[in-house]
Amino acid sequence: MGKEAGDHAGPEGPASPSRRALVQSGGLLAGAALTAPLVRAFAQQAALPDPTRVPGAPSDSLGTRSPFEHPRLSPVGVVQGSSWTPHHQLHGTVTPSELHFQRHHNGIPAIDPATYSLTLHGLVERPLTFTLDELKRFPSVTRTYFIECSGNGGRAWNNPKPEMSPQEVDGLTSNTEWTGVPVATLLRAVGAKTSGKWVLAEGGDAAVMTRSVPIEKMLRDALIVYAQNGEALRPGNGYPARLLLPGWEGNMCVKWLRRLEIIDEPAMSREETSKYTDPLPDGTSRQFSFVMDVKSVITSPSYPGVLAERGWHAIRGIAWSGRGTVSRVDVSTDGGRTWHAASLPAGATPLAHTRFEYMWQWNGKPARLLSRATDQSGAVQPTVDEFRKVRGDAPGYHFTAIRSWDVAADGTVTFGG
Ligand SMILES: Nc1nc2c(c(=O)[nH]1)N[C@H]1C(S)=C(S)[C@@H](COP(=O)(O)O)O[C@H]1N2
Ligand SMILES: [Mo]
Repeated sequence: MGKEAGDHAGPEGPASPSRRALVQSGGLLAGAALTAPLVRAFAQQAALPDPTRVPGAPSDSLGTRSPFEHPRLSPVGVVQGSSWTPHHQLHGTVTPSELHFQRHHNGIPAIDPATYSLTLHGLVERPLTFTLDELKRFPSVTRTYFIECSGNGGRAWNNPKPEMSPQEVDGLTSNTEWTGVPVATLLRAVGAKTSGKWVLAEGGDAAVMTRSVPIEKMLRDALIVYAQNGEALRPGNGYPARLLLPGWEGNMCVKWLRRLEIIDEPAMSREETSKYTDPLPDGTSRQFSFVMDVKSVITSPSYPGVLAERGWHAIRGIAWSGRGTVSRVDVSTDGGRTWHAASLPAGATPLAHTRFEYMWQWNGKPARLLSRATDQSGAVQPTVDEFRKVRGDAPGYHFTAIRSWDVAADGTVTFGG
């Protein structure tokens, strides 16, 4: 079966250090704060009735989160696994690097940046190998793009449960400010021949991930990135360098990239034949479905959140499209009978997550919340029925149907499928 995310069992809930334990450890001598581990010092302050009466915790060499905040990835599987972004615990659009989702087919390799290299060869005038430092000497670009695993949403489609959070529904997408060098620059450096129509990208991990990418995409906007939100890539996200194909399926963004081979036709690697093809209702399969279609997910209200009282509540979420900018998002609070335009930021970033928000006055009655995104190409997120008609009951990848959240009269919120 051509599935990945949907194959995994449900994740453990995000681990949360016991608040009571932190507060108790803070109940020690107040004067010990300056020498105690930082977390304990913070906890001690938090436990103090008046933090203006004693000096605060010492400066630190690494910023740490408040002990009252503990967003976590939720890992599924060990070596062949994934870790999911907690969208319901985040704000804005940039995913903190440590909360960027991870998907690896054979673990996270330990790569020494001093010995790392990237080779370009095949249909070129002069094959070249670049060290990391040499990649950094080229003119750089910094751009914000989402990555989405094409299996994202599969678990919620195949096995929906009321107790699913946005992390479990759609945690295999994240949004990052990337810095790197355009692939076009490197293709010029090696003198790619006009007979070169595709580029095989290969990872240096134990999965040796290989995907064929049309050369037009490589020339248009593909990047070799070495930085993420202002610092070096995280190991789980491809350290020290990876391929980034804006708006295309995450699997093609080969991490730990060690080789680009310019070829005249697709290599038909495992990941583009037996995997990452989409079975259709008529028994055929769709191959090379590169672009991620327009999609949205409500992140609040959502499970496990609760509406404390009737009155005004912001319905918030993220929307994105591999075809450019999100041009509108509509929200329904009555199960799809009526729709309201959500507000979007002016000047949405193309190929990146965008926030939407709709202020809703809850009357205390049961309600079903939906979001429906439209992108600049005019594509609209399909209903579940429309999606099923085209893609069948068990599409392996690219789950884009509209999802719902149910608000009960007592304010609890559950995933509605
Ligand atoms: N070398 C290599 N590259 C890889 C993978 C891998 O297992 N090995 N996983 C792919 C998949 S399936 C996805 S969805 C993205 C995930 O990128 P991330 O882990 O940085 O979020 O990386 C892709 N690149
Ligand atoms: Mo993926």
